[in-house]
Amino acid sequence: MKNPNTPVSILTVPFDLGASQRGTKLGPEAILKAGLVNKLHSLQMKHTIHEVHFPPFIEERYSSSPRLNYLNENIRIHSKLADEVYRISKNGVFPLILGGDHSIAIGTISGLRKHYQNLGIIWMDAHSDLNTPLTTPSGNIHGMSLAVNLGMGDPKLTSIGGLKSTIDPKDVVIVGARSIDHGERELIRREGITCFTMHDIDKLGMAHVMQEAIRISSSGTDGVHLSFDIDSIDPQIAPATGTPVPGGLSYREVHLAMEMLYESSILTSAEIVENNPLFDDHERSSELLVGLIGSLLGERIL
Ligand code: EXY
Ligand code: MN
Ligand code: MN
Ligand code: MN
Repeated sequence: MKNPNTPVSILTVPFDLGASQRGTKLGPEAILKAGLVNKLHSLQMKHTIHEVHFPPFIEERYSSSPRLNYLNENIRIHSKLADEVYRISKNGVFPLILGGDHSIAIGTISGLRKHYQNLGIIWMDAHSDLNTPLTTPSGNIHGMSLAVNLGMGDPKLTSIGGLKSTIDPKDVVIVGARSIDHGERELIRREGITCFTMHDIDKLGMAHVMQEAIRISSSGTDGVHLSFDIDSIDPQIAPATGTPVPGGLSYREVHLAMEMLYESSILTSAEIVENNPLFDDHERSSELLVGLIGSLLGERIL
């Protein structure tokens, strides 16, 4: 964050209808239970916690389509989240959003786009989430959320927040990818998105990759958002994910990324998504996430 005295507003978003696995709606509560509030106290950070509420969904009336699962439910959640994120950013407070599945990035980033003219994005994920209704293998909206934020996909999703401006693909950096679908690969090349795969991280080292991610996302932008998917981490140390892909970030690589983001002072918002306690090993993953949030907000070894 730009100023370490900035207050933090934690928004919990218990929503899991962007994915096929249920359970990420329990994610925010698990992170709070694993000690997030104590962590913020130990860092002496002013903070508030607020749940984004929605009228309960009636299961028999779920909107279904083979290409856009639960489209109407997604629209309702993301529209409400966009309003809340916009309000927080406008007030000079740092929004920290706890998901929920990765579809919620549609709401978060739509809200941020109302406040920032040119937003940069660091997208840490095993996947690139760049499918559209034409390329999706699953119909799951969490696999489309970055594409929606680039203005590609169903107009009912790309118009959330009511803005015409989209994110410039040149200001987006993906870090940690190792599962990219055919259509996503074409989109990355066509749009010139920077994507540091695990292969790049192995070759170049995490410090170099994060230096580049920080430079690219912050050049010519007036805000930078971190969208952090737990599945960027190796599933052996963070098992709480419904979409595990082997060969992910190590404990130190992911902490280093958070520490470098803090030192860079570029971040203006962050979200932590896809934590699914139904797949956790006791509270191991949630505890790791609390530690990572600590590093992101300024906790130091020495
Ligand atoms: N690419 C696959 C799909 O679109 O269905 C898998 C997407 C998983 C999305 C995860 C959360 O990052
Ligand atoms: Mn994701
Ligand atoms: Mn993912
Ligand atoms: Mn730029």
